[in-house]
Amino acid sequence: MATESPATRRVQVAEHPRLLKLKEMFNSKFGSIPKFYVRAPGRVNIIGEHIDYCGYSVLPMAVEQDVLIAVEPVKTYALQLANTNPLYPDFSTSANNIQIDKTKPLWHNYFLCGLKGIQEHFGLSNLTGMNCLVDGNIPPSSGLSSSSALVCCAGLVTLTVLGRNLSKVELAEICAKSERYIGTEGGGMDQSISFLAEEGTAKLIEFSPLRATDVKLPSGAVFVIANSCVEMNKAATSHFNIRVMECRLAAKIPFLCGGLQTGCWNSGVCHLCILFGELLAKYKSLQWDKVLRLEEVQAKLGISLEEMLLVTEDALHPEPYNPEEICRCLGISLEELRTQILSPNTQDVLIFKLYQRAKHVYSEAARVLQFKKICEEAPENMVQLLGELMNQSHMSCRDMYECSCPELDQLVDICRKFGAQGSRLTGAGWGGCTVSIVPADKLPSFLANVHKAYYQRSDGSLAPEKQSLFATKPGGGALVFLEA
Ligand code: ADP
Ligand code: NG1
Repeated sequence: MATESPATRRVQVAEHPRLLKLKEMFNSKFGSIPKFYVRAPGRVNIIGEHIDYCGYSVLPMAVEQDVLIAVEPVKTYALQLANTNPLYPDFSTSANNIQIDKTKPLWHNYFLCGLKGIQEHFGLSNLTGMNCLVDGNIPPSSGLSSSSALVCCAGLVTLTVLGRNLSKVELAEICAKSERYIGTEGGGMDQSISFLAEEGTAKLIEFSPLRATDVKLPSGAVFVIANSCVEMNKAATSHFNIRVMECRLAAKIPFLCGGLQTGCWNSGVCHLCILFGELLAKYKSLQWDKVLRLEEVQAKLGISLEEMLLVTEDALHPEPYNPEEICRCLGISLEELRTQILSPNTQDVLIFKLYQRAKHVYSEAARVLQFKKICEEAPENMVQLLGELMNQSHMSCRDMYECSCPELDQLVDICRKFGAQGSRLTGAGWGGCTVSIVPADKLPSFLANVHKAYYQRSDGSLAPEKQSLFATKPGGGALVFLEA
């Protein structure tokens, strides 16, 4: 599995309406026939939100919706990108001079991220050009990873054009890293599931080292995605990166009080120092300036997630931290905080809620493990138990992580009211989709009632093309198609 490459399938294009349409559009755009096609799916994260970039395991599955690209390599350096959706304008550049503008997350920049990742991996300064026509059907900026599907698809397109080979794991790691060229400091969940997904099973994705393990979902329930119709582009706002930075700081700060530093909030009389002297000694041996992720702290201390929650309660205070206090605790200057720890779009943030973010992360990481365990043990009331974990996850995202929004909270309430055993926001949040676990026999009435309650508003404020409410099953990962 770890060494397996994405599959290549031979298909009769004429028998696949979407491929056929893409082939015809490609022909009218570029006056030639594509040499191959690549698809990479979006995903729905069932549980484990905002913890991948802290090093913790997550539990997503691929959705059927994907990004599909028709490709023709050319003999020059010209890279020409077109899109079936007129919202995304044509773009062309030279494949040996890739520039990604972090200040404007225009669509073609996501393609360039994937391309640049592969180019850098092989240390190539020159790449041959290609004509590409992109067709995507994942609702954008809705928490179903349309951006990563595009990055992963572009990465696999570039690899195929080069005639090289990489494993799914290598591709996922390269694309997770290269998507950060757009400016967001994401974890690796989306790219990992886009390559490692397999039809019929959700996956537990673990990091460092990256691996994916099957998680069999309950047969008596269906997972339903509902779009709140509020879009939130991660790269165009700082919401997402602020959370990543808060977690980074929460990993660096907890023990740097009491015995280690002076001028900290508890003036050196840290409960933790008294109660967890042994932990403190271990923490001292940690090079805190190198620590970036909450999971690293837990691994070094060798304690459980439940114990990390207790430690957090003692070591961090619920009142927000300001940059001055953080600098005092870390013994660094404001300039060092800005340039050495924070990302460019979070340098002017004045409030960091470290306690709340760390509490969410450790509790959510524990819920992922509980979810997997229930799926394995399959008790009689498993749908109810899984639903409860999803509800707790939403509550923690809403109250501790503050990544929900009124529309998502309303949609979650509606889903629960009409039969979901559990419902939660999925993906980055601040808009986008919910995922609900619904007993299979309640599905038809659930869909009808949620549609009526959320989408058929009397004010007609939700554009019909953005509305989506659908049951989903675990889909397969990225593939290359060749015409038979
Ligand atoms: P998501 O949660 O879906 O990943 P992001 O806000 O991170 O949302 O990324 C959405 C961006 O990805 C869009 O604004 C667009 O630039 C790009 N994108 C998504 N789908 C497509 C597509 N079909 N064609 C071109 N670009 C796309
Ligand atoms: P979406 O839902 O695609 O915006 C983002 C991050 C994930 C993960 C989730 C929250 C990227 C590419 N994706 O996903 O890594 O952190 O938020 O769980 O940054």
